[in-house]
Amino acid sequence: MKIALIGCGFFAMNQLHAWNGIAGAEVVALCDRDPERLSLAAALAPKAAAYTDAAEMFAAGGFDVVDIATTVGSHRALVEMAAAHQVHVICQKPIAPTLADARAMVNAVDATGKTLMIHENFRWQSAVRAVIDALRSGTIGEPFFGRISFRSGYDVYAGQPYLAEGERFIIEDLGIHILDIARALFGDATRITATTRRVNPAIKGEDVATMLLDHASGVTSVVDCSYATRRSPETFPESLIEIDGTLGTLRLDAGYTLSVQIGDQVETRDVSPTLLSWADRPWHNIQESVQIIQQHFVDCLNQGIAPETDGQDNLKTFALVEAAYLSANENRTVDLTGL
Ligand code: NAD
Ligand code: 89Y
Repeated sequence: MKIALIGCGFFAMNQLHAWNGIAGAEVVALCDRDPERLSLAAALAPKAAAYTDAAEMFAAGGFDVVDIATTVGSHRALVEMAAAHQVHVICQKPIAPTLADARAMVNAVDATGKTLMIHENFRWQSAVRAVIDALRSGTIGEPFFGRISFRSGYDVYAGQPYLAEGERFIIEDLGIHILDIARALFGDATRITATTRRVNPAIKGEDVATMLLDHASGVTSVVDCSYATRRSPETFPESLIEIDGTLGTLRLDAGYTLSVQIGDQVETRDVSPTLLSWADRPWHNIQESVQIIQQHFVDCLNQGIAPETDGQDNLKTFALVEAAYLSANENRTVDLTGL
């Protein structure tokens, strides 16, 4: 499988390392409009052709998949270019700035018969996956309550300065992953109520969001996110999870500890991520999930099936993001059934 990567910035390095670890995948083209970033990426894919212009790269062709790792403002134009050139696409989250853009992108790729997957990797973190698997095994019975919590004081602005500059921050950037985990666990949501706050005066958007979701399955979940929480232990970038079911409870606690309690019996196990050879703590959790989601994409293409977070699926996660902002801005519950 021949891969072209557009956007060779902060996060794309993980994607490049991950492609290098996938049997049968080869990065044959790299593109970034910043020549310095392009040459840093070339160190990880020395045989790849290098471009500063995406249109030129598409015109030259020679690849089956384009992996788009640019920031949100360029996603629509690049995905539409990929559709025009009939290649499979992986696009980073958030898919687009608006739901209308996101729908247009999904329709453009769907019309070609190619696959579009949104790089929604948090549900593929090994600890989160252990919770998903335990819940789906039915051990705790029918779930009725869930909480997925991401609270940290980690300085994300150092590596990703653009996060301090947008009107929207934590829901669009991080909450999107946590909402996606809620969907992976409890299915689609029918209503959302959200509050937001900016605590850090040095940033433009909100750095705290608390969201209450009703799921069609009957579960009520709380998704709470903060980058203004200083506490020990600092848990970045762990998502902590609690689920109550009719037969017992599941908890993913700090330090990647999964506990399953049925009656008075508690079974606890370590579900820490593997530290891949190219990974660094504390990012190793996210880095491992990049490798896993890219492997999932390759496996799905080889088997002719849709990836879990394909374009159609991701429209539902993105609709939750839009609805969360609407709810917080208008101080009301938003019904998602008509969206
Ligand atoms: P970045 O700014 O460090 O890198 C983006 C790169 O894209 C830059 O080098 C820029 O020059 C290049 N670029 C932008 N538009 C381009 C275009 N039209 N043609 C060619 N090159 C172009 O950003 P980042 O922090 O690496 O984030 C990239 C994306 O990854 C964002 O959407 C972000 O939300 C996402 N991200 C995802 C995760 C995750 O866990 N899934 C983690 C961090 C970031
Ligand atoms: O951009 C974000 C993401 O997708 O995961 C964590 C992050 O890097 C900072 O919030």
